[in-house]
Amino acid sequence: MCMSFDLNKYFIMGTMNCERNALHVLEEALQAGITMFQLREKGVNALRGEPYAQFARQCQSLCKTYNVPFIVNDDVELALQLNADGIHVGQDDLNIENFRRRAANKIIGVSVHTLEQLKQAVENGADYAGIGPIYKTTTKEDAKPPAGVALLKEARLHYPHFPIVAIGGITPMNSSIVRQAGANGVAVISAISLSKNVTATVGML
Ligand code: 3NM
Repeated sequence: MCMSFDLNKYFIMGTMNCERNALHVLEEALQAGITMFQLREKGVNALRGEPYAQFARQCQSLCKTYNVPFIVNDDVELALQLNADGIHVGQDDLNIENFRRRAANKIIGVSVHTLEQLKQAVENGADYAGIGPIYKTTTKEDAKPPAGVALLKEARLHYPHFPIVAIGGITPMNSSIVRQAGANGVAVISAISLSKNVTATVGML
């Protein structure tokens, strides 16, 4: 069993997603009430090596202060090394059972883009699924075409109790629509990382 978690307002971020100090952005978001945080340090401008590990530790320490789960994207070794609260993996990454053996009590999230992939994630023992992209996103370069809320509704119909978080192009303008469609919460990058007023944005999500 993993620790309890709340997908309601799930902020995902790496330094390349921010136009100002990423730790300041994270702290404002934590103060404003995000319920989960995922470090996703990816792409050509991503930190690597010790600067990456140091940034990860700083994010983790802030999350601890606010009692918010700290999740690491893809990097199992770092997640285990830091004793992060969980890991989030994509379809291409290592299988879930393998993770579970190494991280029995950690939160394991999986990105899914179809109902079939959701079925697989549930059967493999994921703790939650990120379903997306719901709307068009410019943040993830290789994002699939938008699935719309229809996929969320279908997911909820087939899995009435499984924790799902909607991702991709979510903003304060459409967050209530995805919740109504059945998502337990919203996962966002740019809506918060590029916000001119993080406190207000998190409040409205
Ligand atoms: N995963 P924004 S969409 C990281 O569909 C990620 O699995 C997606 O960024 C998926 O909130 C996405 O700025 C990008 O649209 C989300």
